[in-house]
Amino acid sequence: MPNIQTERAGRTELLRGEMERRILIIDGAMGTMLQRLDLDESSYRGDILRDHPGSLLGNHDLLSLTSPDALAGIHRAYLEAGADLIETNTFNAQAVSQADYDTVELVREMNLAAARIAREVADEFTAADPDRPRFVLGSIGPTNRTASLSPDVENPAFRAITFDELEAAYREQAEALWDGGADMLLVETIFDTLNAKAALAAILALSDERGEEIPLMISGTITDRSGRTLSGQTLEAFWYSVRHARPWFVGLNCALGADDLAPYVAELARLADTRVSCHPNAGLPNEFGEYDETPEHMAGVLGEFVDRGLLNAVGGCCGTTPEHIRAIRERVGDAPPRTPAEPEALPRLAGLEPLVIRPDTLFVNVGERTNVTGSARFRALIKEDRYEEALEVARDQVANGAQLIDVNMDEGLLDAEAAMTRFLNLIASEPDIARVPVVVDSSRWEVLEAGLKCLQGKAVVNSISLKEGEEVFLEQARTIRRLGAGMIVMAFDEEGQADTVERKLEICSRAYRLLTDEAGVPPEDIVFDPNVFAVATGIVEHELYGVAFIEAVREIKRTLPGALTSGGISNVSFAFRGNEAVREAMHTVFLYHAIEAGLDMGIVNAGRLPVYDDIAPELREAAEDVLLARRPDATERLTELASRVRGQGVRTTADDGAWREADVETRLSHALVEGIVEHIEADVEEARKLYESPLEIIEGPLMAGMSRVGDLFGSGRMFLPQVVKSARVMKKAVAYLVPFLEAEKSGATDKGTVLMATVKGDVHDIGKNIVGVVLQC
Ligand code: THG
Repeated sequence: MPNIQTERAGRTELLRGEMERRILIIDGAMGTMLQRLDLDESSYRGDILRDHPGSLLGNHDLLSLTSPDALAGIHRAYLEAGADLIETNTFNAQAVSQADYDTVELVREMNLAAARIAREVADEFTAADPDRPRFVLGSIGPTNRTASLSPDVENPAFRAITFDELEAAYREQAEALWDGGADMLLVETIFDTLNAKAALAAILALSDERGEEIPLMISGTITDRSGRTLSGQTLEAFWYSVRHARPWFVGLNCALGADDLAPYVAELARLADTRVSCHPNAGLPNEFGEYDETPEHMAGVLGEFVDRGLLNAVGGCCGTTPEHIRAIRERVGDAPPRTPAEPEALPRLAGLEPLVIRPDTLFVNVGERTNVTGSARFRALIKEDRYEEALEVARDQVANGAQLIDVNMDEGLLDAEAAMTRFLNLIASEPDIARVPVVVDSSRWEVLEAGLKCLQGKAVVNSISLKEGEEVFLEQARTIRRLGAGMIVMAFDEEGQADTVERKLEICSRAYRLLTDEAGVPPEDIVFDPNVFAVATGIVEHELYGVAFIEAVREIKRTLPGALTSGGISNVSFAFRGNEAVREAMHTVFLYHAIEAGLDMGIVNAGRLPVYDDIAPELREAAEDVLLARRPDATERLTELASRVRGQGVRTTADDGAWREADVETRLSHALVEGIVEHIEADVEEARKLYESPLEIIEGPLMAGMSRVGDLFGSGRMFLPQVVKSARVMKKAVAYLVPFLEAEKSGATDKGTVLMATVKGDVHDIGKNIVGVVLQC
């Protein structure tokens, strides 16, 4: 059937034209409509699953196979109400969710059937009114598991699902939706960007293999007043983390309802250099699980978004009906679609929060200490399996001003892949660390790839190079792009590491051409590292290493537009190991000149860089002579000076321990709100001396602290991962008190039982697990 491809290409072009011409109306909820039909177990089973063990009631995605007419009826009702884009009945139709029902082997069939049913009805309406073509959106939900949060209260590094498992499940679903005739794939209700990135990786791979552009709509969800995703990202960070997939639309759906989305839709409209969509719930469900927002109200609020020029597509999610869609359609009328923003091509990275490197950004600090070869302390902690303490190394770097952190686990006796995964998973539960983007540092490709698969933000790979030739280089670059990261490229090729300006430039220019022309990497995702080597080693050939780096930076910035530069600054002073005063002075002086030449970022010991003007003039001049190779006896002079200034390290930051001075109630509250576990047992012990019984401590200061956490969360000043951290501190405090409680009360007490339930196979399972973790704490 040679026409399938051309027919498909034609529909893709048609969609492209329509989205430029008008605001497209998305349909409303499928679930709400199915509930109206009041289907029974036999409708879900049909003939094919008559003998399936276990109940299938509520597995809506099966209905595409077992009750197709019911679905066609719902699609028709939405199209009649004025929808332009109808969603396939496939929100949970992937192997991860379907495992709950033992229907994994039907996944492909479900998606194929769902897409075909929607296709047929959409085509019917297009044929009747060719001036308003209708399209099929292949719905891809978030699954019932989360890749960024631990459901295990004892182990924050645990994950119930891996990136690879998610990617495989999404791949099967996306492929079947596309084969069944969907016009655009919709990755929706994203509460954890890492899940979404697995879906995007699957879709990008499919698109590459098929040689077809697969139109994409990406829709996130903001579930609480902090304005963040459930996994803790701000909206801006979320957008930078999925932007690599070049979606036709990015938007928001589900969640709080239209009213509360206003500021976020406006923010997305300001940021997004693509079209913006919005399909909210009909408000939050009431205590009976029903949605109260009327069609008129919703249409009014969404209509205002349209009047403000914020939207290109609009519709409904949970609780919306054809009446809602009809009201929205009428309110939107012929209003013009929004023109996408045209932001500058700047490097945009993200942890939980965004990091944009602007032309006026002087310099970006990358913390170097979370490196098993770069810090004896970090190495010892990792080797002794003291990961919780190793987190403090990362926390210190961020507290001392690191804007990214470089993580390296390359050590002979370590399983680097496992150590990288575990450490990055732990970081994900530490919002004050996970705030910043991660630089995944390894000389092994497997470790780099494993690291990227743990990070929901937009990270940086450190590093790739041409040392194994162009083919490997390009393949790695394509994979990094597919996984949504930037990349550090070392000046290293088949001949070895570049040590002269000419060689550095030759390699970086060649890499730039390959990446931008052949791998589709935007220049702002490329960071060149022209090799910082140690100077003052006593070997004459090394004398020009400082100058060569600085001059290479200058030339890269001049000739390779848009690309960034970086370097491992502390390498330069290896000859003075153990002499911190001299090393720190050298780093500052070296950076001063490299930044002046255009250096954008550097891997440094954050917080240990003295101010250029604060360095004693004699030391500064001696360091400068060495780094800029200004005189033949420079090394000799600096070495001589070094023996005199040994031990005068320049401390720049101190641990802010002021809160430790407060009274014990204040300390307990502070520890709970800030999620600091370090002193909690000592403080609880101190409280025990002041209070009559352990129960009073729990019901008094500890509950007071948690209640403050509750208030902060309720008012949007804390977000979920922070609350989970606070809950863990509470757990530790209570665990300490339990033996005293038990000693006081003879005999067992009835703790009571909490019963929690959600729909099988559905996204709400995740919320249930999080509530479970908090309650257990
Ligand atoms: N380019 C890129 N990545 C890199 C480097 C680079 N990653 C690793 C390294 N080089 C940058 N990181 C460090 C980290 C620590 C030190 C140097 C570079 C260092 N550490 C002390 C030492 O070895 O003397 C450790 C002292 C201690 O144990 O506390 O100097 O060039 N892309």
